[in-house]
Amino acid sequence: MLHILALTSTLLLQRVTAHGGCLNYTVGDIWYPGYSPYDDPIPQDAAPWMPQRKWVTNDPIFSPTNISLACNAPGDPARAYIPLLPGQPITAVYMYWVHTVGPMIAWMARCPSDDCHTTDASRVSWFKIGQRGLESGTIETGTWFQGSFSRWDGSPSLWTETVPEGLQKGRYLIRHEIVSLHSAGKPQFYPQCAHVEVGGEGVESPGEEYLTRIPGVWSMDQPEINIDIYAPGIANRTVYNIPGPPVWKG
Ligand SMILES: *[C@@H]1O[C@H](CO)[C@@H](O)[C@H](O)[C@H]1NC(C)=O
Ligand SMILES: *[C@@H]1O[C@H](CO)[C@@H](O)[C@H](O)[C@H]1NC(C)=O
Ligand SMILES: *[C@@H]1O[C@H](CO)[C@@H](O)[C@H](O)[C@H]1NC(C)=O
Ligand SMILES: [Cu+2]
Repeated sequence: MLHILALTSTLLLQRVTAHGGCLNYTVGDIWYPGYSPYDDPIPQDAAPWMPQRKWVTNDPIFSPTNISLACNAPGDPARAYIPLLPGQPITAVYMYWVHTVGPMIAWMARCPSDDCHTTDASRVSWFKIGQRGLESGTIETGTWFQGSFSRWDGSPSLWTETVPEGLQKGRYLIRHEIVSLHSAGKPQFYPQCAHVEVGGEGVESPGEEYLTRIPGVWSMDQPEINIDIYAPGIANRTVYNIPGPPVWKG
């Protein structure tokens, strides 16, 4: 019994200290390994195959105005691009995701001059390609996608979104963001970015009403971001409206 308790608390501790993050991507049957924040950075920094921007810790970003909200810290550009087509699904693969409450949003932004390597992610126009929120029950105790996508047995947690139909061909950043709301009035942001190259013959791009800056889109003045999920009158709500612009479906 003692053994089991000790083992359980060690596992819990490991999971709680490692918040998790998006470590890989899959498109169809192809795996694209991402940055592994606790492995040797030198070979990863030089890797010609690396499509994910550099991140070095699982810890969240706490401030919605932190410049690192765009593509995590330090957010150095990647060298490779994941090839995609309009209408194609891309899956972000997370390990040991532990939090259960809050929205998840997938974003894209066109890289100026089609060169993501020189793109400042805090100055591009981001649009949502998909988002997941409260799926059933109440804000405090209901099921959010953030909880239901977690795999507690150590297998990967999968989050799939689709490249908008008709999206203009070119190079883009893709950004997967988890916002965790379990600490009252202290939102946690977990962003990861990758470089993608959209092929095909698409010519569409989202209108102004879909575009935003990151940082910029979130603020502590937003009741959905600066939220106490345990407060009477909030905890028992069955609707959570994900803030920010609408999703652009193409
Ligand atoms: C992610 O890719 C790495 C290789 O970079 C691999 O070792 C790891 O198993 C992959 N993660 C998952 C969840 O498959
Ligand atoms: C922004 O977030 C990064 C990553 O969490 C952190 O290292 C940095 O200190 C933060 N900057 C500010 C100004 O809080
Ligand atoms: C939610 O909680 C508030 C405050 O405790 C209460 O006044 C309200 O009736 C509750 N609503 C529902 C639908 O249970
Ligand atoms: Cu955490």
